[in-house]
Amino acid sequence: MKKILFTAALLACGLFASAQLYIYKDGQLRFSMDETPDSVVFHAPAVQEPVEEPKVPYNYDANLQYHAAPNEYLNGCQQAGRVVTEYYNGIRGNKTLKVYVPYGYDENKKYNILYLMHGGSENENTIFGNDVMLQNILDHMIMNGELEPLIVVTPTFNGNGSEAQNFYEEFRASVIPFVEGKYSTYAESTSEADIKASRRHRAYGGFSMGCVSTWNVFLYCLDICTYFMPLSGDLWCNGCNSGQDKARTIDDAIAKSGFTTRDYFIFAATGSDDIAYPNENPQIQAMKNSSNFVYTSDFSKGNLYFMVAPGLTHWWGYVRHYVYDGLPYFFHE
Ligand code: FER
Repeated sequence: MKKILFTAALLACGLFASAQLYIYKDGQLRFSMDETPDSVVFHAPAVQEPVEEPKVPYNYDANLQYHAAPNEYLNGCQQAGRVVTEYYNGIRGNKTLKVYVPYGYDENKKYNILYLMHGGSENENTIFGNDVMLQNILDHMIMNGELEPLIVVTPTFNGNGSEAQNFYEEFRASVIPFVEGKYSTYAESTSEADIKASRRHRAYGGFSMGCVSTWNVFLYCLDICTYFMPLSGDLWCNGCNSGQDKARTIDDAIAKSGFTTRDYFIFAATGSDDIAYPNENPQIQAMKNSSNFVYTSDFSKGNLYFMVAPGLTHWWGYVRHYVYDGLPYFFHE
C-alpha cells in the first residue's frame, strides 16, 4: 500500500512540474496543465536571465606585515612585460615617462593603472632602472597570479617649474590624458567625465619626494583616483606643521570631494628606521582619529593602513618590497 501511494505522489509531482504558468488579461495568475487558453497575454519564459559572474572577494590580511619578495622576484622573469619610453608635451613642456606594459598585454582588454613617482634627485628612469628593477617583481607577481596584469607608469616631477607638490596639476592635465589615450585602461576616452568614471581603476603612489607628490595628488585628484600608496614621506602643505595640521588638510579635501570612506583607500608604508618615519607616523596617527578613515589593511572594511617594516631605512632597495606587499590589495573595491 505504501508503495502505491509513493508512486502516485511521484506522478503528481511530475504532472505539476509540467504545468505552465500564465498571466491572464484579467491580471490573474493561473496554472494550466493541459491546454493553452485563448486569453493568454504572457507566457512566463522558462529561459534563465544571464547572471553576471559574482566578483570573488579578495582575501585580505587585516593586519598586513612586511615581507620581502622572494629572492628570485628580483631577477629577470620568463614572462617579462615591456618597459616603453614615451615622450609627451604637457603643461610643463616636453618630458619623458616610462610605461610598464604587462606580459600578454592585449589592447582589447582593460587594465588597472598605477602611477608611481620617484624621489628627490631621481628621475623617470629610476624605478625601472638598475637600482630598483621593479618590473622584475611585477613580472613574477603577475606570472604567479598574485597580481592582476596592470600598467605601471613612472613619470617625473623634474623640469620646467615642476615640483613634487604641484605635480598633481600635470598629472591631471597632461599625464593621464597622454598615457590613457595611448594604452588600454578603464578610461573609455580621455574626457574629464571618462577619467572620473574610471577612478576606481587608477592608483597613485611614490617614494620620499614622490610620497610628497602622492599626498598632494590625494588632496587635489580624489575625483580621478581611488587608491594611494604613499611610501616614506609626509604631506608638505602651507601651514602644515604637526600631524594634526596635515590630517586636517586631508579632512578638508575629503569634505570638499563629497566622497565616503568606501571611495578612497590608502596603503602607506615605510621603515621604522627611515628618515621619513618621524614625519609620516604622526600624520598617520592623526588621520586614524578622523572619521574619514577606518584603519585596517582589509579594504573590504576600511580604507587606511600604515605598514612599518622593522629596521628598514630610506632606500628603494627596501621600498620596492612595500610595493610587492601592498599592490595586490588595490583595485578590488
Ligand atoms: C619626508 C618626505 C620627503 C622626508 C624626506 C623627504 C625626511 C624627502 C627628502 C629629499 O628627497 O631630500 O617626510 O623625511
